Amino acid sequence: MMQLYWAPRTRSFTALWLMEETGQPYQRVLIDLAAGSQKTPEYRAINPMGKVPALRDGDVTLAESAAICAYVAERYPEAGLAPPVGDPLRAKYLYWLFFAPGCVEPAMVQIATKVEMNSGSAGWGDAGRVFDVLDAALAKGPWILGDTFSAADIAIGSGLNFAVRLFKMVPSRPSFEAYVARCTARPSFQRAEKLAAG
Ligand SMILES: N[C@@H](CCC(=O)N[C@@H](CS)C(=O)NCC(=O)O)C(=O)O
Repeated sequence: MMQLYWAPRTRSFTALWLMEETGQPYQRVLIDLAAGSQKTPEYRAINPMGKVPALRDGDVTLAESAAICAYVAERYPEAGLAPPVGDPLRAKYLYWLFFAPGCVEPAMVQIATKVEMNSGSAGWGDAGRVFDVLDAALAKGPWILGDTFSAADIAIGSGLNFAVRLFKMVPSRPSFEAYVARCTARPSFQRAEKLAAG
């Protein structure tokens, strides 16, 4: 059984939602961030960054929410969370899975910190561009790949849920409202939200 190292009210939510979507059993291992459990040598051996979430699957360990999404989607193909290799949808799936940590996350940090960057040098351009691109991609829906729900929705949807619904950091748009509402309506999202509350 996979073990998910997590902490309440953190980015662990993405991995919790993911594991709930698989329908597979998994064990949650609570990392007490306030007590510094993420800084122990034992935990650093699992995630050298000393952050949650992280995952153990037998002898394999990995971290980074989007990497965990990619790994678990491939480990449990029957969950249908990733277009298989050779499927034309896979290109867009990979694009959005990487867009979450590569563009959405830094755009959110930029909004929170108000740090000005040269948009030609910053890999995500600027927050306005990131959210315009997402807006256009989500306008049709229901999911980021169109009709197919995937682990990319878990990565993108977790970010938008945080930025638009929970913390209202990003001005809402009709496409974001509708998309987040579709994400939050999923039973697996609701189970994860209960777990993530601690
Ligand atoms: N890039 C990582 C970020 C993980 C992250 O920053 N986790 C925070 C909680 S939201 C954490 O573990 N902080 C504890 C620390 O840095 O000591 C991911 O997406 O999984």
